[in-house]
Amino acid sequence: ELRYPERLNCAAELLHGPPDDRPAFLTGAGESWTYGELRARVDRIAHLLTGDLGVVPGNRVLLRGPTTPWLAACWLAVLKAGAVAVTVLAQQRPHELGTMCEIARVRHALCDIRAVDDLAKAEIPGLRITAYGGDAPDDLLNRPAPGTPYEAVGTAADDVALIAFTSGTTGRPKGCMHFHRDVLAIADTFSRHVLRPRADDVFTGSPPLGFTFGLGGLVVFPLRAGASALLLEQAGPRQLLPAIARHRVSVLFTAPTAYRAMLDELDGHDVSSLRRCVSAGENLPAATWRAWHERTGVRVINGIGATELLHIFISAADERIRPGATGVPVPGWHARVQDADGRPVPDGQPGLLAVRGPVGCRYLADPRQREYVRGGWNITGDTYVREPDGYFRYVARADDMIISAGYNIAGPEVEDALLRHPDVLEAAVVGRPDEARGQVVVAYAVLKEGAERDAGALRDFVKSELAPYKCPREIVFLDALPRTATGKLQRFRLRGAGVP
Ligand code: 3SK
Repeated sequence: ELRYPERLNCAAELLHGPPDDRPAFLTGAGESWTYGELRARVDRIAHLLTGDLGVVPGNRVLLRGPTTPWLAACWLAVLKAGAVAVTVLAQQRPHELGTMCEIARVRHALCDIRAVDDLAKAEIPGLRITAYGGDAPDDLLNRPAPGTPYEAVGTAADDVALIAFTSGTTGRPKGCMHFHRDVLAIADTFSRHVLRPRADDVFTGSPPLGFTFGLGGLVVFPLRAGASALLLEQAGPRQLLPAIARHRVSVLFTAPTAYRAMLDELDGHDVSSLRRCVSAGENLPAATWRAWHERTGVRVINGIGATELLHIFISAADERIRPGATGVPVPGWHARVQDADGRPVPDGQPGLLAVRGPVGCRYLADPRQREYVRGGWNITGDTYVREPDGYFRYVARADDMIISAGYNIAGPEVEDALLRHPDVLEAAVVGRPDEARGQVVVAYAVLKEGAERDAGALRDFVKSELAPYKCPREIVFLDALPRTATGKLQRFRLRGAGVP
């Protein structure tokens, strides 16, 4: 069991320890911040927040910008000053920003100068925006350091440290509140027991800091280990591969889509420095796992996490990794599979995934809390099977099950079969309403460059891999699949539609 002191400021904990001259953050442009520089800049921002800007403990401060050391430093400063960081994505538009600021009652924003326009357009009542970055007109964050250390506010371990928004796939965004102890708990469970980082590790990855997958993987875990992180403003597969080689990256956080895209571009890139690769955000098909292992020798750590629970709660390390399965509950976490009434279902049968552990879901003023937390368990909305030996295997999002002529078909199982075909880059499978069968299976596929759009051949291939009733009735070819800003597939946009 994790035990933290009653008074705990997680930012102070994350910053304390490593020697001043050790690198903390690196950038694609060749900048490097040592731990000493990071500490000094965080203190300078905290002084500014609580001085000129008048922020007091408990105030919510919006943070918006591309993934840079300044954004990470602002996040740490807000927490060190006892305020609450409201992390959003650079892609979110004025209307979405307005809704989130209203829900979280945000009055202050620290925003990269390049992302200020959309925030200003949102015309959020009473919001004071402070811009940072190279050309900001009054770049307060870059003023010379006063050199006075900032004493961290003595927050309680269960004071709120951050609010992270999740849109799910539809609907009004939900703000998830997380405590100071939660931030350390994700490092002291998943990172400590599964990832097992070292101080000489160099982390990088694609998820933005406004997505808790990125916040954990690129800020919290490296700092907790006294390691360094390469923060890339552009972190698509094409940027990741050369960056891994140039900076000798050893720990990579990204999503299955990026692993597949990198496999296609791997030739000529040196990725021999990688020792840990983490995949989350959506399920990692066994075919992708095997292909990455074959080409790089690295066994990808698959995981399932949630913004509601801050980070990954089911995963596996090293020899315990089983391709195609998510893994076992991370030490400190408990998981089971249950029916809609909360009764456990037998091993081997699909049901709703329920988890509990050191971090829980706390929506900010949202009645959907009652649906997510039932009987002390967090119901993630995923359908899973628990194997008799305790491994958890992903089946589908609960609303991605297709029922066709009485058969239950998991869309992701058909997607995995399509992905085993050498021409298929991406696939999404949904149920389309059908009078005779209730639903029929429809697949949307993105092919690799130069491949021929032959729906008949793909259907034959699926039939050779799966029971015929799972074979898509129709295959629609697309140039790209619809995804959320965090990269999650938006199957709802494909359901019932023709071409989105
Ligand atoms: O979506 C996920 O799987 C995830 C993973 C880690 C942290 C946060 C999230 C939402």
